Amino acid sequence: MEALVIGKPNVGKSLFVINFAAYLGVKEIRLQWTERKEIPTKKISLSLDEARHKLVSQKPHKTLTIQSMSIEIMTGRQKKTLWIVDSVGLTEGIHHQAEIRQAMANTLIRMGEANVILHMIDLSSVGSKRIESFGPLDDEMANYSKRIAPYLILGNKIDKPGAIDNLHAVREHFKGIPVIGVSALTRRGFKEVKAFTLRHLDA
Ligand SMILES: Nc1nc2c(ncn2[C@@H]2O[C@H](COP(=O)(O)OP(=O)(O)OP(=O)(O)O)[C@@H](O)[C@H]2O)c(=O)[nH]1
Ligand SMILES: [Mg+2]
Repeated sequence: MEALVIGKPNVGKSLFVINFAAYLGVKEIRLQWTERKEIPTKKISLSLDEARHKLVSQKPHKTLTIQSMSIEIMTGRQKKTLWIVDSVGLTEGIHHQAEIRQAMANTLIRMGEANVILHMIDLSSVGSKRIESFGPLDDEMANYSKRIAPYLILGNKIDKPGAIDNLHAVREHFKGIPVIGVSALTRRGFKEVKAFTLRHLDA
């Protein structure tokens, strides 16, 4: 079972994945990098602090490969493995670095294989000209994702000034799609994301 987190660069995907794993009870991040599903290229274990330090950055395009974190979840008496998959920030236009173009292509392929898609938007950038501000590419992500998997939009950085107004604007824009206001930093909204994800664990 795989929950894939997608979105533009710098919206908070990596911080969300780490803190959501922690919220689900993980004490140590077991991380593997993959180009294609089920073919890990490298595996490591990191403490939560190490993961935040190594995987999160103020600069866009910090994450350059798909990185998956495994979480053991009890559903009834059964133990299941949930993979939370952090992906590469998608951008409009063709990126000048081949590595990033390849990583974006891998992310698009993974969208077709995910059991749940969590599409993250940075609420603090809505309406600005910043790279992570939501735009046509977010519409494309929504149009494709909603047809292929249980799909949720996460309006992230709800802790920042003005974000609540922008959450209303995002909800208005994506009518008919569930949008949850979250903070990868303060963990606001994680309860709803957990409920949505676990509901589809058997899918
Ligand atoms: N205030 C606030 N800052 C956040 C939140 N989520 C992420 N950030 C900050 O936003 C920046 C980007 O976070 P990342 O998790 O690296 O973003 P990303 O989407 O993985 O970025 P790429 O890997 O470059 O695509 C970092 O400086 C984070 O500390 C949030 O909910 N609230
Ligand atoms: Mg990242």
